[in-house]
This record gives sequence, C-alpha cells and structure tokens, in this order.
Amino acid sequence: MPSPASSGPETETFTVAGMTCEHCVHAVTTELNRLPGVRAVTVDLASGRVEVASDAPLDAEQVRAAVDEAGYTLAPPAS
Ligand code: 9UX
Repeated sequence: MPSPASSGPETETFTVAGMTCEHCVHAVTTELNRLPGVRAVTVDLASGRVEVASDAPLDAEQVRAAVDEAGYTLAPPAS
C-alpha cells in the first residue's frame, strides 16, 4: 500500500454561501468529490460549513471552481 511520506489525510473547512436545501448540498458535495485526492465531503446546510477530507492539501482555486460549478459561492476564509 503505497503512501507518500510527506502527505497524510487533510481536513479543510470552507464556507459556502447560497445553499438552501438538500439538493444544493448534494450539488456541492458532488462537485467537490470530483477534485483529485478528495476522500470525503461533509456539508452542514444550516451553517454553510463544508468539510473536505483529502489526501493532500487542496488547491483553493480548484475548490472555488468546484463550488462555482455547482452554482454557489465560496466565502472567504474566516481566519
Ligand atoms: Mo432548489 Mo437548493 O432550487 O438550491 S436546489 S433550493
């Protein structure tokens, strides 16, 4: 089972604006799951918080593009 020495599972949290129903959640989840290395996507509809677990750090522009593709807006990082 090959595993890169330097990178382990990463979890990053984003905020997505505009999601108002479970279909929105599904759209965002589906698009983010298409990104390379993504293992799991968890969306909290009420808060708009999106957790993405991946094999390596995500490229912010890819995340933005995926959220955009789904029809929503990635909020600026809170910190
Ligand atoms: Mo329905 Mo969720 O249009 O956007 S998918 S509210």
